[in-house]
Amino acid sequence: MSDRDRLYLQAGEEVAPFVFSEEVVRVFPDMIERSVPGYRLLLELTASLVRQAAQPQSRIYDLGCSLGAATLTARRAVQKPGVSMIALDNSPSMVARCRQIVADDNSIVPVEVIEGDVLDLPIGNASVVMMYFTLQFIAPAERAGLLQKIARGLRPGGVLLLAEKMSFTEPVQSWMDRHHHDFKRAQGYSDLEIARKRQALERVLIADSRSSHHERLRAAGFDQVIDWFQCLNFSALVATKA
Ligand code: GEK
Repeated sequence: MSDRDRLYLQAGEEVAPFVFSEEVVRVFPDMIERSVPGYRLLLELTASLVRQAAQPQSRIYDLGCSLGAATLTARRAVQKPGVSMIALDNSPSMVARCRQIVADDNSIVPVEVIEGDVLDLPIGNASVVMMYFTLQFIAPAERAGLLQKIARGLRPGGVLLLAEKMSFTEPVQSWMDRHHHDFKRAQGYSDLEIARKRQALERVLIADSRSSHHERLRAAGFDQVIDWFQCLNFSALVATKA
C-alpha cells in the first residue's frame, strides 16, 4: 500500500527541484493516481495494446518504470511464448522497491529490473517499448536520439507506446492547466500543494506539443503514429515500425 502524498503540504521552506527520492517512492502510487487524470484507464487499455503487439521470442521494455505499474500490466497481458521483459529506471529507490513488487507478482514472464539511465540502455529484439511519462524528464536535446535508438531496436511491426504530459499554445494551455488543477483539487490537493509541486517540476518536466511528438517520431524512423488516449493534458501515442 502507498502512503498518501503530502510532500508539498507545508508552506515555508523553499521548493527544491523535483527528484525521484526515497520519500517520493513511498507515496508514488498515490501521487501519480491523484496527479495524472486517466492514469488507471491508460494502464487498463495498455493491457490490450500490449497483448496484440507482443511478438513471440521478443522483448518488452518499460523505460522509466518507477514502481512497475506498466511493467506488471504488460507482464500479465502477454500471451505469446518466449517473451521476456526489461524494466529500467535511474532512481535507485524506485528500482529497489520495483524489484520487490515484481518479485511479489507471480506471473510467468521473466522481468529484469535494471537501475540505469535510459540513454545508456542497449535496446534490441523489441516488439513493445513502453515509455510512460519519462521522455518529459529527459534533456530535450537527447530526446530525438533516444527515439531513434528505440526505433532501431524494434522488430518490424514493433510498437513504441509513449505517454506524456503535453504542452499547448494559448489559450488552450491555460484551459488545460485550469482543469488539471481542478482535477488535483478534486483529488484532495490544496492550492498550496498544487502551486509548490508545479514550482518543483519547473525546468525538470519539460513537455512537448503533440505536433513536435509526431514530427520527431516520424523523423526517428517510425512509420505510423496514432494518438490513442487523451485526458486533459496527458496523452498517449503508439508509434509503429513497419
Ligand atoms: C508509470 N512509467 O507508472 N533514465 C531512466 N529513468 C529515468 C530517467 C532516465 N534518464 N529520467 C527519469 N527517469 C511510470 C511512471 S515517472 C513519471 C514514470 C512521473 C524515471 C524516474 O526515476 C521516474 O521513476 C520515471 O522516470 C518517471 O507508468 O512521475 O510523472
